[in-house]
Amino acid sequence: MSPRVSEILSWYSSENSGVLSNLARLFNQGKLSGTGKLVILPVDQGFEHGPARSFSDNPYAYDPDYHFELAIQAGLSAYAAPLGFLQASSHRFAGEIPLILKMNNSESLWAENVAPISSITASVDDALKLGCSAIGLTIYPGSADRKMMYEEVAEISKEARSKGLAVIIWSYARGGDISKQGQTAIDVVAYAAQIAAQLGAHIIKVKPPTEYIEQEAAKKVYVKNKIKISSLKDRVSHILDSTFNGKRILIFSGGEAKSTEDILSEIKSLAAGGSFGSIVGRNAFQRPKKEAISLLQNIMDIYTEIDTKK
Ligand code: FBP
Repeated sequence: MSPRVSEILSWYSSENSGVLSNLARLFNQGKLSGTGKLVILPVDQGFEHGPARSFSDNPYAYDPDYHFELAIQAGLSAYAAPLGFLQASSHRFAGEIPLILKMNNSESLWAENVAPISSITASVDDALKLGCSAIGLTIYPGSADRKMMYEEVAEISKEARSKGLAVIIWSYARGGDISKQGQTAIDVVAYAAQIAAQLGAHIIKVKPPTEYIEQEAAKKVYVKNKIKISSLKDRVSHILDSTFNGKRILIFSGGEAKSTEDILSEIKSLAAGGSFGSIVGRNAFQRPKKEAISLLQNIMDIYTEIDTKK
């Protein structure tokens, strides 16, 4: 075990050895093995956004095998997907890459004004049967249905941890009074990250935050305490403060497809701010495979080169 991975695991010492082994598995896989950084491929967009929006740019991506191959060939830390994709292909790739079962999902067919909430679409036992290292759950802080979501997550997370699985929370604030711009506001993302940490997530995933501040009450404090938020690097460092002073594994999502230059420049700022890594879906599988592998390798190189903990 590298000293950095041991240090990270020491923050989770109240967990059983199953959870610790599974966190270690994620950190000891692929090109980033031992660095304390993670780059994960998430492919739940077929469920979340629909098949054509997700896969028609690179039709090979309709095939569940494709994503396993992409994640393995690129040397990533893990692959995350809903039950169907994992069930369809996991037996062909057993033991080749840590898996994360995305245990809840929502779709984009609902009206905009309906409170965002995901359905539980699989079980902890499914994750164990598939050989997963972790489960993934999305929460939508700010949604009118947040009470139900937090209670579900608390219950499922308790079961997963008791069975030795790590828990990853995708924390995306939306719904209620949160404006569209506010979904990625620095105060809102920091708050969403803190909620995921308080819910007991081992790994927290949020979107890269902007400089915008959504809540008036928060704005006063950011000004009074001169919290630095003008650069993405500063904002990442502030989100780390919000996830137990950096003692929780915090990673950032890739977002909609963008140019290679834009994504690499964003990753450089995330890495400089101290991010533990990225979870990059559309920017990976919507590109031709060769291009995607090269992009993912470049992303991992950035995380290795710009390591604020070296
Ligand atoms: P991307 O890199 O494609 O953004 O994937 C990250 C992710 O969290 C997916 O797991 C999820 O399907 C998607 O983003 C949700 O995006 P949005 O909330 O914008 O619909």
